Amino acid sequence: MGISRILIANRGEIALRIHRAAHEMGIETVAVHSTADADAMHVRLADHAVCIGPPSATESYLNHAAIISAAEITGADAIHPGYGFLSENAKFADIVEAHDIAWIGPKPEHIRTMGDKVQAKKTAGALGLPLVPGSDGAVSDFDEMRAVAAEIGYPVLAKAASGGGGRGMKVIPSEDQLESLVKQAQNEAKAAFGDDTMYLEKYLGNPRHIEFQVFGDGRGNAIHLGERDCSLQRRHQKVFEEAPSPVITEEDRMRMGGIVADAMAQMSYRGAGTIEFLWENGEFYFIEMNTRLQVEHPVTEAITGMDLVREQIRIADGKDLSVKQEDIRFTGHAIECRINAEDPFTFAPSPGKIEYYHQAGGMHVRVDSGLYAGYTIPPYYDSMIAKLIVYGRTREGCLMRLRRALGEMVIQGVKTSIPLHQELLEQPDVLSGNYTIKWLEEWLAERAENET
Ligand code: MV4
Repeated sequence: MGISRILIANRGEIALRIHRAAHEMGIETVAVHSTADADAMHVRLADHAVCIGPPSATESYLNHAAIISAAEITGADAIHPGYGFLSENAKFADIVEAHDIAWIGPKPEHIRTMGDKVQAKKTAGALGLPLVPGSDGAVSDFDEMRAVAAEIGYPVLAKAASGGGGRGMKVIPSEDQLESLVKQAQNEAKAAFGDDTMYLEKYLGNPRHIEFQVFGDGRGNAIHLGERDCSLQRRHQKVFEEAPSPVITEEDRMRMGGIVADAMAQMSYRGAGTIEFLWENGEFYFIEMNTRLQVEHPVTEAITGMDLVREQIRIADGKDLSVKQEDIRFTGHAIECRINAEDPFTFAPSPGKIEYYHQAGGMHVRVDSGLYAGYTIPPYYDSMIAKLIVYGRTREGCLMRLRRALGEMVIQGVKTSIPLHQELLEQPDVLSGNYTIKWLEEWLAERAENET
């Protein structure tokens, strides 16, 4: 009789985000939490709460049996995994569905396919997405690697099929270094993922990271919600995201959007997905697909007016997509700043007690966070404690409002990345949108030098 109680298998701001969408749909929520999160806001807001284990995520938020038991005990008829943790775990998704609990996520087979980067690239190519030139699938033989590299031209990039977050990746500048660098990447991949399967790609030297938001109903209908530009990253952690991208034209958006939506329709994709591209010299190159809701989804919500979590829940409930492509309008500009509990210079984590908290507000300002004065940020999990999302009619207006809103945020008791964001908003390249995936780390290196 439809979803009526959702277990949220996550914590922090995303657990709140899911709770809010559920409540607005008249659906009850069940929070799960570790012993370290008993006082967390996601536990306080939920209708029911179950403690699922000790602080270590392996024994709590990643504990399949404990989460399924919590769902059974509380009578939850759906599980939303959020992002991270179990969100891209195909085996867990299988288990959830085997218990007749609705999995608020893609079909397990699609999670599995996209989790293997070689399979993902093959699938993307077959569905008509433009690929980075490279080996046709996995390569294990060094002679074959040399042949592929000679064909596409150096520098090439060796990537692990099970990779992610940049681990098991090595840039190979020339043939004489190929064998030793590939072996290094393989060792890294073996240690990190237990799998040293590699593939080769042309190394793109200075691209932007541009990703398209997609949704499918699982029955052959799919839409795209435009792109996000997430080029400002440090060590594969996004810092600042915006939609639309300052460099993508309306024509390119609709052309690439059409291609990605068509690809998702062909595979009967279900739920939310993000298709990542590198963009260089006006061309898009598919790199990966994420089969989950992403941290930065609110910038897409801001420019489309859609509630992406509501859409996920509707789809998991067997409903049709709530909108047709031709009814989706992209209006204005949105930027998200990820606020972490960390030193804004050294990036060392800074957990601890929040002595005072004041949230920015006002028109077109959204703060997604579970923080409150008196809360103690535990040291066991991700350091992201809040997201500030600001909307404006124009990019310039959005930047002005973001500067204003950052100035209103007060978080005392721990160090945060707010001063870093304020500094970034003074950089001409950030203000003009003139940045690539290399910009932030180069700027940080320069900033560190000027400090000493
Ligand atoms: C690349 C690349 C350049 N050329 N592939 C990084 C992690 C994984 N998601 C893919 N990554 C990259 N793949 C080719 N052929 C550069 C990166 C990359 C990157 C990509 C997006 C955002 C930030 C990045 C930082 C460093 C490297």
